[in-house]
Amino acid sequence: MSRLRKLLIPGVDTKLLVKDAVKAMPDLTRRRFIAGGASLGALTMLTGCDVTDSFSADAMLTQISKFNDAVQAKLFNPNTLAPTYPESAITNPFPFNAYYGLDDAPDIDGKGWKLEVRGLVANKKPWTLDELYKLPMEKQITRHICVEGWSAIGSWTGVRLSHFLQLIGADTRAKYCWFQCADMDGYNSPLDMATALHPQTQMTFKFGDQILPRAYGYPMKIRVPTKLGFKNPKYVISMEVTNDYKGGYWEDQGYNSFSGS
Ligand SMILES: Nc1nc2c(c(=O)[nH]1)N[C@H]1C(S)=C(S)[C@@H](COP(=O)(O)O)O[C@H]1N2
Ligand SMILES: [Mo]
Repeated sequence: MSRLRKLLIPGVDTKLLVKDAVKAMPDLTRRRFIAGGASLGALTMLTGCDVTDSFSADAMLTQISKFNDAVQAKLFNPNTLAPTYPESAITNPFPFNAYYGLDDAPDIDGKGWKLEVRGLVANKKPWTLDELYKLPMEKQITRHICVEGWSAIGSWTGVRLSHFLQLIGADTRAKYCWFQCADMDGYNSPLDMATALHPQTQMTFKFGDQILPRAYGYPMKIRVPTKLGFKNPKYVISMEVTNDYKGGYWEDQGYNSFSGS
């Protein structure tokens, strides 16, 4: 963990906080937490507590010490739904985040854009935005949790990824859906198939009922409320169904690929 990340929250040494939390956890939870990457983001996801100062860090530790294994086994179950929230809970303005500033975010022309589909799928036809907009959409208001120690609630509308995988005749016995993005130096991320098929995993086209703005990934992002923020690729240009682990931007820098609930 870099020095910057360690001191991201004033008055809280996040590395020590994660260490203390691990000590307070029951065995099963601890094992799964460590296997999942043991990050502050994962802690936030687990407890629902947002650490902004040393007071909330204490509250988080108190909450963890009250956990029992049964509660945790349920929380870490891949079939569990991420909590949803009312419109009034939406964070406004919702933060922009990437490994660069907003000025350098991809500026994609939706008319020329096509989603490329590759790998273990029956139909590899690329999809235009108009074609994708015709698919059945649903809205979710869920919490996005960044491994760097912040979280925010947003409203995302789009197509279930599981529905799309079915439409293109994807081999869902494959291990991963691997997404590539339009960022200048590349950004990509593998998603395990169980999560790709999760009912809340979405190909997202709208944020707050409006066409997805450039900041949040126009024309399409993958919204995965059961995973940390970096497993939610924006500016997606292609999707590959594959058995090969192809790595990812943050995964290659040491973040755990599972990174989620
Ligand atoms: N293409 C792309 N997707 C990305 C990133 C990125 O740098 N490029 N950053 C990730 C990280 S670390 C976070 S926290 C979220 C931020 O999404 P937001 O800007 O909608 O808040 O996008 C994720 N997806
Ligand atoms: Mo993030």
